[in-house]
Amino acid sequence: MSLFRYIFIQHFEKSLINKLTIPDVLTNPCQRSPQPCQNQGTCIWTGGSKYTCLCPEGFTDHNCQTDIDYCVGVTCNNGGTCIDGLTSFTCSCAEYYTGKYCGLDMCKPYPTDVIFVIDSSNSCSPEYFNITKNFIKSVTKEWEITVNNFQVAIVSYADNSYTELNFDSSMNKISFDAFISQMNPRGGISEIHKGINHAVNILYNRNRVVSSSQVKKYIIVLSDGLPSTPSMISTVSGHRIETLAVAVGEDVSHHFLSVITGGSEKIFPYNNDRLWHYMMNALIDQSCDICQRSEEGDVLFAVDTSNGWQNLDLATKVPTIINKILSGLKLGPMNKQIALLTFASSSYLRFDFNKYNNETERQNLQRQLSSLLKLPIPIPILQP
Ligand SMILES: [Ca+2]
Repeated sequence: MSLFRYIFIQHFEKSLINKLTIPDVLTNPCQRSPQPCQNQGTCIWTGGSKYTCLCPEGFTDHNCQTDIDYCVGVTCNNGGTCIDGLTSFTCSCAEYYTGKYCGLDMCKPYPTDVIFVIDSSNSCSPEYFNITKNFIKSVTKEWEITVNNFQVAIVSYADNSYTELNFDSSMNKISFDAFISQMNPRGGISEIHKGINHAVNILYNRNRVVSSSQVKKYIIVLSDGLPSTPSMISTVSGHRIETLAVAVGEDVSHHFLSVITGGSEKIFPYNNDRLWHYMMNALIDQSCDICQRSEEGDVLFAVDTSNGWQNLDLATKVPTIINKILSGLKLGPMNKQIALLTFASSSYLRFDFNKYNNETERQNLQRQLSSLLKLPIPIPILQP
């Protein structure tokens, strides 16, 4: 009970009691058992047989008898189901969706704000300035730059720091690339820390929400990591910001870059897509991995049939184990395909991936496994 409500009740009851007579007390419905307010509502006698119920959160009506349905007017998206709770609702989302209203597709990158911090000083040659520009274009190549997905900004540093391009909800990949193309270096010394602090300030003051969820925040520093004022370099921490670095330059200080990012595993090369993969891994749900969802695959069983093995084991135990593994696999051209190779002094391909490539042949396959093992007939392996 809130303090205000408590004081109110105390005051209300005291002022009433002063005016009440004995017969009144006998009719007080709040003294009845059970008292009229349900669900632990507080009963307040208002004289005679009248009373008021102060209902706890989640209940309403004269006697607090009605459980408020918090799902009224709520839409859980993408096949989600609303579940009414005591004081609020929750959306139970279909597989691969999340967010308060199930509005976030876990198989798409999580909505994210990214600031690229680039070296615009003299220490970045025109060649490396171009590499920086091309890297940003390339890493954002498959990002959806829209209000509900990625939003991007660019800060540069030299003697000072500059907002080259601020977050802009009307920006798209084409206008972003066009902006990058016309960027030129500013020249001067390399005050990296100014650029990073500048980016932190922009992100700190930004609270973009998509589908009622706070977006993720990244700073990507493209730099050789050679600061003009080394003592000012420190790790960016807090504010829910993750900092990554791309090593760009003739000479690169991995030491300073890892001080900035808080670890060498967050430093990436400019000439491949490792950073892209790193971010996609973090922003897309692991269960959405296309490789895990695909059933396609070749399974080769290589069985030792050398003298150390009893023929009985080869006829019973080994086929049993193989069959156990096979029972969890779906066979077929778009599913798993099986091959069996045995080896002793030489190796033999008993059957290849094309032999048993549909479910109806499963029983034949099981028969084949045991008989082949029981009576090893030397069959030369197919040429690799
Ligand atoms: Ca309820």
